[in-house]
Amino acid sequence: MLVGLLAALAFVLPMPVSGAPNVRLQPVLTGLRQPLDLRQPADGSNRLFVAEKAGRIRVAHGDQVVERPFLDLTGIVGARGSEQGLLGLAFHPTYAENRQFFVNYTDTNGDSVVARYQASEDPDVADPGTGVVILTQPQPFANHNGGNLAFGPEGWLWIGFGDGGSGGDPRGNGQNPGTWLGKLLRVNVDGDGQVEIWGLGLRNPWRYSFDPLTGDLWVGYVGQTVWEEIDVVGAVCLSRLGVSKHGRRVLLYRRVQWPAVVSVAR
Ligand SMILES: [Ca+2]
Repeated sequence: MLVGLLAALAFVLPMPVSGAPNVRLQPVLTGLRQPLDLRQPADGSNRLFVAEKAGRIRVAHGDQVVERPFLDLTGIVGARGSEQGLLGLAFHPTYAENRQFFVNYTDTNGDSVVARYQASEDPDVADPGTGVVILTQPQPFANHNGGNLAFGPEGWLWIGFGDGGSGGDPRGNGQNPGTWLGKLLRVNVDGDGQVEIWGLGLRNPWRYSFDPLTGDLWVGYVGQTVWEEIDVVGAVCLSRLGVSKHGRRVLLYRRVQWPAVVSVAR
């Protein structure tokens, strides 16, 4: 029983971080304005794509950023607030064949939009006329918009929304399954397009990604004043919770003190 108790404690307690890492920074890309997201499609081109807050997607070959934006959405993106703008970018897993990519932004009303676009015959230029809105989410406040996008190991697009904003989730959106605010959503963009709530109770899941080797989901979660969180859900846990099935799932998370990494929940 003691062993079990110790194992349980090890599961909950944050692991200590010893010392500051010895790192040296060097510029990789220059000439960017407020870059928020960096992605690379699986098309073998080795190009890097950067989402700029104001609404432009820039493309880089090596360390050279192409002057002409890959896509310019500044006419429909609202980026006045510090947490508003073009917030997320994700390329379809079979981008090499269908040239589809997805963006998550706040519009000029401050509301969230997830849309699909397609690159043109010129691989460095997207076609703005191909835009199709996947979903929209009204935003009651300018902050806590989440905004990240990522394709899960099952090939669905995962969409993160914060609790809507203000402070302390005054409208209780995080725990309300009747709203997409404060949730991790996923949608089969190649299927019926039905949006599924996968995780709830998320204040602002600003960034998350799937480990390409293990499938583990790592969530960078902006806390309220005292705590920041890195939430991890192991691939085995994802499977057990039914990520490959339909229905709502509650995201497991651990509260940790920054900087720290929590144990993988399996
Ligand atoms: Ca908001």
